[in-house]
Amino acid sequence: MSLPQSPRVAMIGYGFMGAAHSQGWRVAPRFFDLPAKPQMQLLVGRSSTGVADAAERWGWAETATDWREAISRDDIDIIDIVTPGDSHAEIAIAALDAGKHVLCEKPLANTVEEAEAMAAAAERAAAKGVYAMLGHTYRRVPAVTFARDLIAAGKIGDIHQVRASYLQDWLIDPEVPLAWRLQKEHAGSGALGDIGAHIIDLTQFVTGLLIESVSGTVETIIKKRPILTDHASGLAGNKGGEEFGDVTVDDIALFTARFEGGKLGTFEATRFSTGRKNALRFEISGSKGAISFDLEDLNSLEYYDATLPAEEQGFTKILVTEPGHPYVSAWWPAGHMLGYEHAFSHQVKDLIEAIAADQQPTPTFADGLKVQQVLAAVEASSANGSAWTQA
Ligand code: SOE
Repeated sequence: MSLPQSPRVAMIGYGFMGAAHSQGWRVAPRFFDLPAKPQMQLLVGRSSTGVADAAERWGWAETATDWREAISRDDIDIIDIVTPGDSHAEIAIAALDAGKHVLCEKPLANTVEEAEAMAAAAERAAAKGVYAMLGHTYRRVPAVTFARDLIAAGKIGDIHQVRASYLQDWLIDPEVPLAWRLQKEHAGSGALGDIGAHIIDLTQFVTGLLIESVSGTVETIIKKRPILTDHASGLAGNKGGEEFGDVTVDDIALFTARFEGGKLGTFEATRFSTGRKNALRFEISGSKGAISFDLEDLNSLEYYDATLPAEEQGFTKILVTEPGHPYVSAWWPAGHMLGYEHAFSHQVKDLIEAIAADQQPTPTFADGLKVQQVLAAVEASSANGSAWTQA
């Protein structure tokens, strides 16, 4: 199936991720020479006033209040799903079956069963030239892509060990209300699926190794929170009322993983890391060197070359802003930093280029299913006294 010169995009949802994706759709065709120029055609949300305000602010041409409208329209080519996880499967499968390309936010789904159905729908669609991509956007931070390239080029030798953490602290205040991210029926899980999914995906992406089994523990620190009285803006909404409801997801998830080839990794996903706002970190240690990344310092990568004379060894901070670094040449001169939002433009660029070339974009829904299996294995392990569990 070919992609029109001006493919029309419909985005379902307009919360925090909706704003980030809008930025990607708006900016990517201006900075990158894309084979097709996506049009921000239709924004969908349940509140007619809320969606109208969002469309006006971010530059969507039309609005609708039912996602089925986007799927039934012949002039819509791409569906971008930025809703909570409980609606991903239904929307994505309907869109793919209707011949629409799909970009879906992570985690792919709330359960392994849903993720399996989505991966199967994506495979059916790909056979007809209709493609699905999962929004693990951090793969497209230039320093992360560069880390993958260095590891693939053998710069750190054989991988010995992986360590990764994703640290946030937005839940340490007990007054933070019971938003959808804290409800299992909407979010699937807590820190585990929301941010743990990122470090699972990223460590598999940069090392090229899949996780085979895990031993983990998940914990909820604050078990009741005020029920939300306003709409959810930002991460959790602004105000809670007098009444309290149960938090049904984890606040902290810790696990050890065994990758292919028996390599060990340690993982920590938490919304209770006081003082850490959005610190996604990984460090990969190998026989010839090591690589270390921190999202709170996202323009750089630390590289340790263990083949140098001992006196010259030490972690070197590489500023990943050279035109030769991934994605960077489209932006500013060397040393002029990029931020969180640029990865969303890179995501759009890669999606449009892949579809236009009739190629499968990555990460695939099958990659998302693998992440989902790891998430489920961590929960099962935790429920079973941290027993090692196949992922
Ligand atoms: C909230 O924890 C969140 O917005 C995640 O849902 C995103 O995936 C991550 O990019 C930033 O933190």
